[in-house]
Amino acid sequence: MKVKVLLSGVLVMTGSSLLVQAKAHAKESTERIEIVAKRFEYVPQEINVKMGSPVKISLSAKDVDHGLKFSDVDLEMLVKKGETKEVTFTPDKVGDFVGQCSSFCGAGHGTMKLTMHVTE
Ligand SMILES: [Cu+2]
Repeated sequence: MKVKVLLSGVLVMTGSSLLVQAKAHAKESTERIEIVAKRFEYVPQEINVKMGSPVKISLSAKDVDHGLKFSDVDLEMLVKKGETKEVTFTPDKVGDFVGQCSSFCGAGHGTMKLTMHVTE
């Protein structure tokens, strides 16, 4: 009886550590896209992502505070001068979406755009 209990304990432990490993692996394989925001452009100006695949979006603000907001996609970021922020985002529809700077940064603020292409 005691042996049985011990054995099932080992099985449970092995099962959960396998699960943890699988999760860690999934995290590592998430694609990361780095975007630099500066007056008055994003580098790169276009990104390509796949519908249903999570991506880590990293946004850095070089010179002043900047933002990135999409009106048709649930993604908005605000970054302070000199800082970097990361969000994990999963595109849920196919198309080309235009994101704009959402933190006023000067004369060219209105022209600061980034296009996200979402494919199947
Ligand atoms: Cu701006």
